[in-house]
Amino acid sequence: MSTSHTPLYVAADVHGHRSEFQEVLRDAGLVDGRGRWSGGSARLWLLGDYVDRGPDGIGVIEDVRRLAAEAAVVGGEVAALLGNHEVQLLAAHRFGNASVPGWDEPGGFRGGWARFGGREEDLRRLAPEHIAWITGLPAIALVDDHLLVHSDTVRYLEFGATVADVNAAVSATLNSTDTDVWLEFCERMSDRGAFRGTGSARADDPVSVMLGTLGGEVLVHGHSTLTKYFGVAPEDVRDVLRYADDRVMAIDGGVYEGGRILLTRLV
Ligand SMILES: [Mn+2]
Repeated sequence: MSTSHTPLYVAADVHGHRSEFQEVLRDAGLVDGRGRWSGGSARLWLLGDYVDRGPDGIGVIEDVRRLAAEAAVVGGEVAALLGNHEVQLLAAHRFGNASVPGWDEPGGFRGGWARFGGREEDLRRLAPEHIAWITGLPAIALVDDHLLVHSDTVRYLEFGATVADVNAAVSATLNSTDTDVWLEFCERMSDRGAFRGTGSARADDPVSVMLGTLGGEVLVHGHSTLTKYFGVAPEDVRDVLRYADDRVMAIDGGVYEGGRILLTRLV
């Protein structure tokens, strides 16, 4: 077990809620009153889904990129994982309304993206620099014995059996022009619920398989909101949910469902 001594924070699923994002960062002292990084050497990992469902997804991406640059100057770190909504936005951009063989979705990838909360304003403002940033994001990370992922799925393992292999395969997939590949990519990245109903560790339970294969003591995910998928009333969303015998943490507080962004210190 290697553990760094600098604080490690996580948050997930900002979904275009730029002002709420700034507010939680300010409350934690990670940004100042002007929204500039003030977290010193602290580390902040964001678990994907910056865009869609909220008013300013591109603004959130721009904030994350700026904060990463500001943090790096003072020895801190702001890092970001890829979420399924970034994949869906890129698919909408790349393939537009063309019909997708094998997918009965009116309007193809763009239609599907809109149906899942895509905002025209994000697509209109999506520039090459944003596309380059998204295509460079890792899908998973192992940080201080925490396995950080976007979705509560075991389907990351279909990409590879190490963190590096999964991220390399995801990166290659992001550069594919094959709609079959993208369709399966979207399905894998959007899968959910794999760890619910899992109790204490057994060799073959899905949590043990993920941690045993990719590493880490605790798996941390966003994607499945506490509000809709874990039955927490929006007004009761105050803290992340630990489950599966404390081996999994669900941190998506469902800001777009009346909940909140749960910025959480892990270390
Ligand atoms: Mn998601």
